[in-house]
Order: sequence, then C-alpha cells, then structure tokens
Amino acid sequence: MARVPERNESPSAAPIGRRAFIGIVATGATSVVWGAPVYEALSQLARPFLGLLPQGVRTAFPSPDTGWRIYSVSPPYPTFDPVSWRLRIDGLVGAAQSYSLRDLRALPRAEQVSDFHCVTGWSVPGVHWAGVRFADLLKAARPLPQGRALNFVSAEEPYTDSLTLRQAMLSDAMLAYEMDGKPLTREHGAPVRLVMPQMYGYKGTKWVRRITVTERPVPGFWEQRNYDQDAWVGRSNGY
Ligand SMILES: Nc1nc2c(c(=O)[nH]1)N[C@H]1C(S)=C(S)[C@@H](COP(=O)(O)O)O[C@H]1N2
Ligand SMILES: [Mo]
Repeated sequence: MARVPERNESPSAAPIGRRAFIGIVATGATSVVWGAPVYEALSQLARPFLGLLPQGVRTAFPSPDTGWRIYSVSPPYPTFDPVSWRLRIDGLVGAAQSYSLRDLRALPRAEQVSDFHCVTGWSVPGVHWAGVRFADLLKAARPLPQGRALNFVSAEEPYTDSLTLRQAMLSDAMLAYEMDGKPLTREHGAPVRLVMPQMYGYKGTKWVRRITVTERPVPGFWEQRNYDQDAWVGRSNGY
C-alpha cells in the first residue's frame, strides 16, 4: 500500500503511488497540455493524494460549471470524418462487422439518465445518454461461444479498456452517440464512447473505433497501471 503523506508534506515528496493516476486535462479550444514536470508530478500522485494538488495544478482543471473534467492520455483529441468513419467489430465472432454512424443510428435506440463517477472523486449526476445496447450492437457479429469479453479500442492510442460480455449486457451499459440531447462532442469522445454507470469512468473508453471479442478481458490502459479490472463504483480500487 502507498503511504499516505502528512498534510504538510509536499506532493513532490510523496512516494510513487501504486495506483498512480495520470490525467491530462484540457478545455475545448484553449487546450492546456501540461509540461513534463507537472505530468511527472501528477503521475506520482495516487488517488488519496489528490487533495494535496499544488494550487497551480488545481486551477488548471476546468471550472466546475458542468462538473465534467475532460481526460485524454495523448492529446490532441482524435477527429473523425462523419462520412468515412466506421466502427469495426471483430475477433471471436461469426461475422465481422463495420458500422457507419448512420448504421449505428439505424439500430434500436436506447436512452437513459445515469450518474457518472471518476475514480479520482468527481461525479456528474443525471447525465442523459442515447446510444445502442450491446445486445443490439453485437447481434449481427454473433460472438462465438468462447468469446466472453469485449476489448474497446480508442482512436486515441494507446487507450483501450475491456469488459466481460456479461458486464456489457447490463441494462444500463451502452455505446453512446449522444449526451444531454446532442451528438457527443469531440472532447467527450465523438462519435461514440462506452457508458458503464456502475463502474468508474476509466471503463468508459472515448473515441471507440473498434470492438474486439476476446476469450477474456484484456487489461486496458488503466489496468496496466494497477487499477482494478472490475471497477464497480464503491467497491473497487480501495473503496
Ligand atoms: N480515450 C480515452 N478515453 C477515456 C479517458 C482517456 O483519457 N482517453 N479517460 C477515462 C476517464 S479516467 C474518465 S473519468 C472519463 C472522463 O470522461 P470525460 O473526459 O468525458 O469527462 O473518460 C474515460 N475515457
Ligand atoms: Mo477517471
């Protein structure tokens, strides 16, 4: 376990946390990409240390008017061409598929209002999502019996994350193309992102471009950095 520093201890003196969390935060056009020293310092901050962020870093977060903090591991955010963009579904399937945005919108539309929780402690209540349930999304691809997990690949390399097929079939899990009544914005993962309200936000891969059916969950970007594979809100990652 990482040592919890004393209140008067500076964050830079904190040991490297096992659950170090790196987030690059930016706001719309006025992107703030932190310099290497800040990135380094942040990469050494474990979740319990977030209250100890130096003042300069704290104010680099967007103002909490929406409650959201935009995360990206390798800015600039991906862009996409609405005409040529395709979502690929492959791996252990009977028939690999390629969906245009139009194809996705032609699948049964699901809507929900759910709360969003980041493992670092911020939440956004009552987010309105619209998109596609995984049962509908995977129907044509026909996952094979040995295909028991989904790997979500982001257009933002090297971000990936995975779920078991059973988790993806939860009634409030979806691949979303709208947020709060509008097409997903670029910073929130346009054109599609994973929404998994019962798990922490890092399971919600943004800018999803490919879903591969695998035998078992492939450790994603944050799992490779010691976060839990099963990120249930309130009962994972030390909570
Ligand atoms: N591609 C990609 N997806 C991502 C992330 C990221 O950095 N890159 N961050 C994750 C984390 S930790 C959180 S909390 C949410 C934040 O969603 P937002 O950026 O829309 O606020 O996105 C998740 N999906
Ligand atoms: Mo997060």
